[in-house]
Amino acid sequence: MNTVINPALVAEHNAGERARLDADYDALAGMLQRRGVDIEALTAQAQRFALAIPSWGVGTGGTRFARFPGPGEPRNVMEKLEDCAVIHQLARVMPTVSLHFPWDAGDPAALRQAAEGYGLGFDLVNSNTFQDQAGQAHSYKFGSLTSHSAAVREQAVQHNIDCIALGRALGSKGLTVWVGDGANFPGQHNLRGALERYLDSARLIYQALPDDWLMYIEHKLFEPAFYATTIADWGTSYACATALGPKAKCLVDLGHHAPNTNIEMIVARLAQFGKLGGFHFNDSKYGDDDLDAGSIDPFQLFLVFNELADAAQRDGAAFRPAYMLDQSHNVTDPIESLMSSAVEVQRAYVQAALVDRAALRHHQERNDALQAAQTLKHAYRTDVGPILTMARVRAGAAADPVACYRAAAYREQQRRARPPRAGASGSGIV
Ligand SMILES: [Mn+2]
Repeated sequence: MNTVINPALVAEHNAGERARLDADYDALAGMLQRRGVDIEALTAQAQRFALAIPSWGVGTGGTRFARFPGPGEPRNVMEKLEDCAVIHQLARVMPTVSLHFPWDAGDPAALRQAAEGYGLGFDLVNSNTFQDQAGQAHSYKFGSLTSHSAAVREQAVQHNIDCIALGRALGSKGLTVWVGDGANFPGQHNLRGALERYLDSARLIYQALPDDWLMYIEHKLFEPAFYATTIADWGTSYACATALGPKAKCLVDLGHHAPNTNIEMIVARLAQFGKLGGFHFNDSKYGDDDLDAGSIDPFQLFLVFNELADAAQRDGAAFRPAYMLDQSHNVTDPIESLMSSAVEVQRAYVQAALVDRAALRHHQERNDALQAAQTLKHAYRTDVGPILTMARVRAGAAADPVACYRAAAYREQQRRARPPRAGASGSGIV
């Protein structure tokens, strides 16, 4: 496997952390043993957990006001894969990359070869009908899949079908569709008519799906449409996924809800009815902020994983949602943010695995609200850090991914190797 960071440097870093890690891990093992929990089972579970890297996340995202690029940013999809390889090597929790077309267009055979060289695979592919591309025949200014113009709808449908073909060549198994379609004024759209056109278009995409593929419908409350977004909420997403058929599922982006929405309940509902397709993890304070996962409300992230653990227990191996990050890094090094965010998601997963489900059920059945809540808090308050670190070290990754990454001076090397190109613009945010 091609390693971007010198493995000797990682080994040296880990050797320096070893004594502290062993002491912390043994102390946690003893504490968990007194609770009847086998730390080794949890560590093995942590090692199996995986989520996908969004290709657009390795560059500085920017806001709708400005983008302040960082040094050494990847300038093409091959350089993005190189950054993803660093993330995979040091954190070992993101073994796949989710590409976005046409941003990441390239020769599929070459992309596959580069990714395999790094030990990376390809996750879901994403279509883009929320902005116009150079040379495009028709504009998406007034919508794509919902456009009043048959030619525009046809172009948007064909783009999604092209994404499926590219994804097949890459070994992907699913297409995520998010459209910015909607209205800025009351009366601008016939609300029902827009959704009817969306479904007519989406059916054509659905029909092009290979048998072993899924189509993931991502909803978003508002922006870029500020009055009425066509696929605004999980109810609309669920209705569309149901209308389309069993290969269509709902994708939950944590930032795409109204403030204070009970997202874990949405997760429970979608799981109950077999329509929970996957996640875009991030965090937010006000809207679709695309902040780092777990940076604002780590308890909410834990509660989402608590529902996922419940669903996994009920539904077994059939329950396999797709996990990926979807963040916009504006003030941090994107590689550092992606690694630490992935670890935060993995942390929530392990904390949720620690919940004593028998005790929780017992308290629920006796209407003991206080003890039920305490049962969740008990798991949430447990510092599972040593488990995550041990999982990384055993997989050959870095005990402290950010510290090791900084010691490797990768960004400084790339600052010299990748001078910015005049007029180059970064990928957007979805
Ligand atoms: Mn998203």
